Amino acid sequence: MRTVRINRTALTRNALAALSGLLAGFAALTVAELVSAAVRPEAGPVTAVGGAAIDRTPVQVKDWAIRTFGENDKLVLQLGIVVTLALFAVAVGLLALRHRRTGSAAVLVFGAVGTAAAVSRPDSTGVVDGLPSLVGAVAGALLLYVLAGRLTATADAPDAETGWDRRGFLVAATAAAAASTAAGAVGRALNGRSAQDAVASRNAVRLPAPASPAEPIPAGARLRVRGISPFTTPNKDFYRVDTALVIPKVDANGWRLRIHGEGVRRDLEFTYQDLLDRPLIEREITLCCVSNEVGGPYIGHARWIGVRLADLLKEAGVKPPSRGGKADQIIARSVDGMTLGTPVEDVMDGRDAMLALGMNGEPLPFVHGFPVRMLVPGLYGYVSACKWIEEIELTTFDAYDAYWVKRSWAREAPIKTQSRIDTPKPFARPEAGTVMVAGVAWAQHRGIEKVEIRVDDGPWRPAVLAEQDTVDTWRQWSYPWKATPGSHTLTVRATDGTGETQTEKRTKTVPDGASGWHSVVVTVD
Ligand SMILES: Nc1nc2c(c(=O)[nH]1)N[C@H]1C(S)=C(S)[C@@H](COP(=O)(O)O)O[C@H]1N2
Ligand SMILES: [Mo]
Repeated sequence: MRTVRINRTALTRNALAALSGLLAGFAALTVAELVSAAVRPEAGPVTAVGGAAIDRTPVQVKDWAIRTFGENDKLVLQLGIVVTLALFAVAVGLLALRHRRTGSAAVLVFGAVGTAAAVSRPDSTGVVDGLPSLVGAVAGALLLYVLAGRLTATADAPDAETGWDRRGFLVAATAAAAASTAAGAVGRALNGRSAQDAVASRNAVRLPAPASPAEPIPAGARLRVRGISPFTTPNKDFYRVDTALVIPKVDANGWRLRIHGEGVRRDLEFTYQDLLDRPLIEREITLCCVSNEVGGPYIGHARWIGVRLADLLKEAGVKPPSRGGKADQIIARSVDGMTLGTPVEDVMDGRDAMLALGMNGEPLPFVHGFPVRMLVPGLYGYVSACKWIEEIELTTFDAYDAYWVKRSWAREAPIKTQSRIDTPKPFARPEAGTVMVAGVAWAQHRGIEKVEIRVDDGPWRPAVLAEQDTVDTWRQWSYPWKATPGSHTLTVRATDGTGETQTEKRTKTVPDGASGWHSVVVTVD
């Protein structure tokens, strides 16, 4: 009877110790959230540690995460961080029951990790970025010390039977939970407020009519086939690839773009209004990601409005290397510290490289880079399409490697010719008879000249091509297939505007984009 009783007390104390750890962790995070509202929302520990984790993830793991979780990869990461923290908190709570000081010290050690991560983020504004983690950890450590104290047996404990202060614990724990919840709520609200200015600045934007409008998309560029990707991707469906755990919310009113560096005769600075006031170009451009697998979803098409980038560079006195310019690389930097490297030659060779302000008739959505992003037709996004851009530095490929290049991606990455079967879907069961096979093909800045379809091991047959809009856009195609019962493999390949046919050779996405033919297996009933 007596042993059972002791064990039950011990069990309760351990459970309450674990709870103390969780409460201390919760307090640390919510206090950090509150402090981050005074510093910078992005300086919070979860965002900072998550960002640091993303930057240190090996490409193979990153590739796997994108393949497995798709655009939910960041959610999975955040969940992982929270679960890890919770496990750590429980362990620390149990530790504090045995060694009060060591338990509290462990919380501080964890806080130090958050502090280090926050201070060393590329977009860090300095040591103040460490404050949220630091203050949060101190709050958590103190709380754990107090709670563990209530659980520690003492001779003069109010609860004579157990030897520890059960009532005191409950009071302290409840008060701590309430205070943490309040701190978290206030922090959240304040952090939300700073985003409101950005939202208001975006709502206030009226995009002027472009001085150089896009040619209307020919009616024949859009095929009427069920299941084909629409020619223009609606903004809400446009793929998203970036490293931002929290989407930067930039207030256009405070935004500045700086152009400087090697071979720049005049440093330039522009406000958002400066750019809006310039003659704008409007262009149809298809954007895609180097991480797109054969047949993958990371491609989209939009009509963009912006400023011709070559004009700005010329104003700054920049010459392309082919005309004696010193700099061969543009480093674009974003407000979240991302760097992308683009060949100066490509930007100044006459193509419609731009700083985009508008996407499909509206100011850039926040996820796609509001207020301004870069776009260079023909290059994968990671070497051209800097979102939330705030700085353009002219340099050389010898002198500087951008973010992805440091992570084993290629320095230069023109888009490879690719084609995708949108319909029928893999493992579809169409009925025998005429089945419309259709999809898209792309080779930005070279254009698509031909698309061919192969059924099983049969001969290649030309697909019907939709009209080409421009060489910078993808092209729809369709093929009326006389489907016979049984299992069949459909394969597509495209030929670009230079006459070169898409290679069959399968490569991985790393280092410069996947190649190979897209196939779909269907069973005809
Ligand atoms: N600031 C910033 N810009 C960025 C990135 C990023 O991670 N951060 N990712 C690039 C990559 S890899 C691609 S493919 C495109 C994707 O643009 P989207 O999300 O608007 O489709 O943005 C590019 N610009
Ligand atoms: Mo990308």
